[in-house]
Amino acid sequence: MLELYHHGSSVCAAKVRFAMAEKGVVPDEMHYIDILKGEQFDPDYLKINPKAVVPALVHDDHIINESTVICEYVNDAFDGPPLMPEDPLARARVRLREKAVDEQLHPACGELTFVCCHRHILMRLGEEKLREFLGSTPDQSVTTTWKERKKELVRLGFEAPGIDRTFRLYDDYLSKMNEALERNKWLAGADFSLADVALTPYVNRLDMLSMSGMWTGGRFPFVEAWFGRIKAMESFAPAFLDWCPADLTNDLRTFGAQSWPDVKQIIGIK
Ligand SMILES: N[C@@H](CCC(=O)N[C@@H](CS)C(=O)NCC(=O)O)C(=O)O
Repeated sequence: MLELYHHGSSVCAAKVRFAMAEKGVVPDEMHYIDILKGEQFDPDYLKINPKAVVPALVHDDHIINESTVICEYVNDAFDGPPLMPEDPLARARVRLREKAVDEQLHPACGELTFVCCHRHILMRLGEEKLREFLGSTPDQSVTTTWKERKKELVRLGFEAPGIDRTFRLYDDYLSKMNEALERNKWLAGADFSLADVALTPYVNRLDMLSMSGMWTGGRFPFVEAWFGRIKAMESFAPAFLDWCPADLTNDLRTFGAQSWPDVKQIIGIK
């Protein structure tokens, strides 16, 4: 029995759906946890993932958390096309990408998403429910400072301290990806791998926020070509688009477009 707990706009959950789809693994059950309505704080879900985050995989009563670990587990535990290269150096390159995502790009993506879009969605809860929502995050969550940081991001938006560094870090990652993709077709070498799986949700997040100007217009042409190849894959829409409800897709597009002038200014895009 294979069960995936996930959410439509979660980058980490999309990463796991992408790995599963490329591997040809179909969960027996998908459980939708609406992290914008606070369903991640449900005591039953906290027993599965005490950090109150998605995704979580349950395989024959074994709980596996952490999206990078889940992707590697899926690759190791099931038949299907290998998503890890054979060559030890290429494997090291995959793991360096995964580590960078987990340690830096993912926390930056959370900040970017809340400032540009999710804060506006959460405001709809009204002050009382919003306060309850913001108080429910455990001390150990997306990061050890996420509980307090999320409050700042929701309350202050682009005025949150240090937010400009977050956008520049994101931009710097696109630049690093561009350098790697100038040398190789895929991020860890000649073959598609978990490195590409790990980074795709973070480029797709910008795309869904109407912020493809971060790599188009000649800024990062190798990223543009790589993302074009990924979007043409059969697994792309089921993994990245189809689980995101239409109203959330629309909010990401609309609030993202409204935020784009501020983002452009921070990064210095003309
Ligand atoms: N390190 C975790 C991070 C998971 C994570 O940050 N999940 C986000 C969605 S992408 C979440 O559930 N956030 C809930 C919240 O902010 O309350 C992983 O890779 O699985």
